[in-house]
Amino acid sequence: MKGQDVRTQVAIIGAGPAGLLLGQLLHSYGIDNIILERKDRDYVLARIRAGVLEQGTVAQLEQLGITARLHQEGLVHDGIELLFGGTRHRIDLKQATGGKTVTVYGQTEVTRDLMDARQAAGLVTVYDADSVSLHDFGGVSPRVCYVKDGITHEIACDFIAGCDGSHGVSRASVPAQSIQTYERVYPFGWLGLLSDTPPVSPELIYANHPKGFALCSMRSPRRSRYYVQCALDERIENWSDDRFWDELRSRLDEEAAETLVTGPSLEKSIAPLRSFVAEPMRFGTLFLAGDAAHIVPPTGAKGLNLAASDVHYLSQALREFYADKSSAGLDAYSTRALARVWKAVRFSWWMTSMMHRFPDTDAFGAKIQAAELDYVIHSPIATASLAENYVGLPY
Ligand code: RFL
Ligand code: PHB
Repeated sequence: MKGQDVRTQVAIIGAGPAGLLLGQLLHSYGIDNIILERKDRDYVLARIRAGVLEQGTVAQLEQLGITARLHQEGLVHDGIELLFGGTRHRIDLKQATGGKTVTVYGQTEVTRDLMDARQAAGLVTVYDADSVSLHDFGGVSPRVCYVKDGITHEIACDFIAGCDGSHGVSRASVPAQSIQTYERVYPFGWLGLLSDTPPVSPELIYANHPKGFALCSMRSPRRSRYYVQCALDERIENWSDDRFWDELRSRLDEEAAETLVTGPSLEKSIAPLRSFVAEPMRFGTLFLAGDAAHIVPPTGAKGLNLAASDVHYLSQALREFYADKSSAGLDAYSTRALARVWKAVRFSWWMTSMMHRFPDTDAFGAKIQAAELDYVIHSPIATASLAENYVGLPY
């Protein structure tokens, strides 16, 4: 069966942060859009992911007027701590960057705020959209087809925004010879646990320990998010909560180990770490944004924020196209976005290399890591470089 065909200006694939933010920004510029999402709303909201927002990301949400909850519940952080050799060292982000900070506010909450705003504006999101397929984005009549409740629908559009993450259909629809990919797979993953326990420390702790990396993060003064580096073949069933807490505690400094409050997990999962970039980010009328185009390991807290900067460039370009009849922004999109993407890829790779134990980290490698960490905390220039990247490069 075939449903009624519709038309929109921009068909957006994916209702993650990239797709939802793009949809809302386009709407604010008077540009009509439809979002197609493979999963249902609750599934999307249940994914526990990022926790740290750059000021640029917050600024975009502010521009949309959807920061009431973020300003009430988000935690502004002026610094992070690096733990190595059994001692914690504070990086004063605010001082090192001339006043910049980050905001701890879960991706789940950003997604919920964007979904609520979209619903309030009466914009169309098709959840449970199966078999999404992209057509003629290299030609003159781009279209997106999908199946919903057994009925095939077609959307005619001016542009397609591929915001469907790393396993989505958008990038996969581009002929292999038109795309160049760059990848680094790391030989470990992160085992994460979410719990309703107070955070062990008011600021994030990034730990380099002979047993492997650990991260103490949070979602609120009552909810903590912790990670430990684990082998790629670890199985989640083998990690009882008690085992996780013991492992985390063993990688912390004495004070943190003693004050760590443990409790039952709300969520526990293993994520492999990977750097990946696909170039270019534009193919005719198809534009990729967010994880659809690139992946970074979470060590630098950059994934969600990169999705937001891509969407900034893309939404500005589309606004110029419709309001000023100029294609200049669309033509520059891929180059502009990739320039910022690669800097975040570099930073995330560097943080990952400095903080983790690699299978081939020998005594020499461990000494180099220790020297690098010592340099980072004692050289104001190195401190400033880490801080500048952590709070987010301008765009
Ligand atoms: P998403 O969030 O993956 O959303 C893509 C959406 O597209 C849908 N989809 C499809 N829809 C229709 N048809 C298809 N064929 C489709 N295929 C897929 C999916 O269901 C989904 O809803 O990508 P987006 O929007 O680009 O957002 C990217 C971010 O989610 C990601 O970069 C971050 O979560 C990465 N990340 C972090 N980023 C940060 O900025 N700060 C952090 O602190 C941070 N921590 C993390 C992270 C990612 C992690 N994991 C699990 C990889 C911590 C972890 C552990
Ligand atoms: C998180 O809170 O999930 C988080 C925070 C910082 C990171 C990665 C993940 O670098």
